[in-house]
Amino acid sequence: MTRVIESARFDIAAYLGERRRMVDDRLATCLPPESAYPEIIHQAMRYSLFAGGKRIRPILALATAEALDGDLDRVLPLACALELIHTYSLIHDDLPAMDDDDYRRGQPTCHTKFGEGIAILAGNGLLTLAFRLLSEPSEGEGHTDRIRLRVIHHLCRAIGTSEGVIAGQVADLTTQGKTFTAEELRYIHSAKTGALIEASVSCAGILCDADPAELERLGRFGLTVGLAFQIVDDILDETGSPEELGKTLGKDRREGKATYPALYGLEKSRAESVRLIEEAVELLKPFGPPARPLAEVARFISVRRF
Ligand code: GRG
Repeated sequence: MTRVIESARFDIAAYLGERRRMVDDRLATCLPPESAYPEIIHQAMRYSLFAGGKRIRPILALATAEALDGDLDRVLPLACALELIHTYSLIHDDLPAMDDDDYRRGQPTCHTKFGEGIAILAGNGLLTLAFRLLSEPSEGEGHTDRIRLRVIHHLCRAIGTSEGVIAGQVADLTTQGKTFTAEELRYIHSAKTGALIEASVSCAGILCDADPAELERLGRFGLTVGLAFQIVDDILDETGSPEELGKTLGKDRREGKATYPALYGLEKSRAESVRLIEEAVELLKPFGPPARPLAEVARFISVRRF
């Protein structure tokens, strides 16, 4: 496996590109081919998965492995599972019953292309495949079953109904068009987006035998970066370019969503996202130079334009 060599200047674009290719190559082998019966479900799953996402969650998992001097090959199945789960959440988020979006990742959404029924099933299929991958006997070489169970358990909590992604999405849906407090907003963002980002870092930590103190730090790092990620997402919804982001913008404000810019304005939201990333990067200090890529990925999150 290629390792990114330490230098004063860190080429984040090259790093992200290299890691994205690594994840995409592995993902391509995880899914049944489009020709596998029943073809339409595999076409829909591949359509959404390979539409060109940034692969930030898998890349955070791989960078965490680097920070712990772990084996990237051993973390790749987790990295792929994270992207399968994330893509599932996007497909369902875009459905008419949720955010009702026509464009995602620069192309018509899954339900627009394949119909609602197939889109729901494609999401379900990706989620199921993620846990199949994590529990696949051949993927488990080098990890004890106990470690793999810990990872699966952590991930289930992170995407579940109490403080996980589903909880955040429920709060997001039920808050829409209503007034909301700073505490409710932080909860929605930390659960809807922060929890899966936290799990990306923490689960990689578990697989790489991080000790309890390291895991505690990595968990805080992940949650802090996750909150910042959603704040930047809110900001980009108001200021970004539809071409760069590949989706319809401005909907949050039109639909009365609970966002940072709606509560604090753009400037304060920007300042908060930068402050959170600095706080997160500070947490990596004890990991030393091997955590440089992880810190750089976090910094990328606060300046990203897509
Ligand atoms: C249990 C995972 C799960 C889902 C069910 C539908 C749903 C409940 C939750 C939706 C959560 C959601 C879509 C949160 C927004 C997260 C977010 C900021 C998405 C954009 O992520 P990027 O920028 O997108 O990483 P790309 O396309 O680059 O991957």
